[in-house]
Amino acid sequence: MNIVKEKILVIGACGQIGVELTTELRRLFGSNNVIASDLRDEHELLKGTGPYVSCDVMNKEMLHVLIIRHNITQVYLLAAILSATGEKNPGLAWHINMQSLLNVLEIAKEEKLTKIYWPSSIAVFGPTSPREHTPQHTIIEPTTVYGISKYAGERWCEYYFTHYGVDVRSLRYPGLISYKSAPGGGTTDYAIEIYIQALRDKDYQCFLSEETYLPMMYMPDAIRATIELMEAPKEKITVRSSYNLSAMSFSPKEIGQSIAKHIPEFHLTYKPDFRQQIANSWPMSIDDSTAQADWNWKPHFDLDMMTEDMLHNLKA
Ligand code: NAD
Ligand code: AKB
Repeated sequence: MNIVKEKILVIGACGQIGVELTTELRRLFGSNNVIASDLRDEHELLKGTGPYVSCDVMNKEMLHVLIIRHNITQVYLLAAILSATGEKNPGLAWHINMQSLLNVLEIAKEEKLTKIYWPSSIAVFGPTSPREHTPQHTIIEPTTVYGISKYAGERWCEYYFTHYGVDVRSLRYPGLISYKSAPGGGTTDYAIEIYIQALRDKDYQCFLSEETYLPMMYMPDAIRATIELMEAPKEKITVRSSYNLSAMSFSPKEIGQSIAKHIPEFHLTYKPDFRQQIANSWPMSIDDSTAQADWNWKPHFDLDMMTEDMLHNLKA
């Protein structure tokens, strides 16, 4: 990988993705070239690994000053309200998810930043999209406020690229599974809780039903995909809204079976709540052939490899 020297700002660096992405960016670009920022206190795993700035992305003036003062060239915008939390407060989710992106895109345009990364989600798809191997381009009618905000965000990204030449890149992440930083209120969070509970109590009550298939990915694959997309030559990027991205699909029952190979006494029960309706509106699997063709995307982890790694690291 040919890494050019850049000064990077990660917004939302203390979240589930932010902690691991910041750590990897610091490894690649040098600790002092990656500034972590968030509303929250600095995450334990980031302390001592590089600069940290407290910043509210909704405060455009403060963000603009931060970007100028630190000679930032790239921004990774990770601050957002996720699906389950979003349904509890739709107005706030819309406001934060949209205004944060517009603030960053406007500053990127004005300051001619080299690259912007902003994640979308499989939540852009709705009940009228094909549910299996959902294609890159298809019917997109999301029914959650989170999905609506992600779809609108994708349109804004393409708009800023087409009209102002802002090199903004994006992935439609599936549900991400990790053990370093806690998840932030999504519908796919059960696939993290299940590992923690399997080790702690050998028992888990899942908030989705046993046959609910959703697209999922282990965090190391997601971090690698993000950096591979950002480092791909500009001419290879044919999608300026957001790329479909896929690794695996499984149901709660299947992840339970995978865990039971290591913890035979693991007991899994189901009590679906409001998140079931969200999951029912999302794809069961994703066709990411455009990402494969454009920048050679290929996942590494399958369900059993992920289970082994999750249990091993959570135990440690
Ligand atoms: P998260 O909730 O774990 O982290 C978001 C971080 O943003 C938090 O640390 C929060 O304190 C911070 N934040 C919130 N409001 C802020 C503000 N006003 N100013 C500055 N910081 C603020 O979320 P995540 O799981 O790390 O997701 C990051 C991005 O990836 C989001 O856009 C999310 O929609 C997207 N995504 C995540 C997943 C997943 O499974 N985790 C899947 C698809 C897409
Ligand atoms: C959520 O469940 O909200 C996220 C996502 C798939 O975007 N994990």
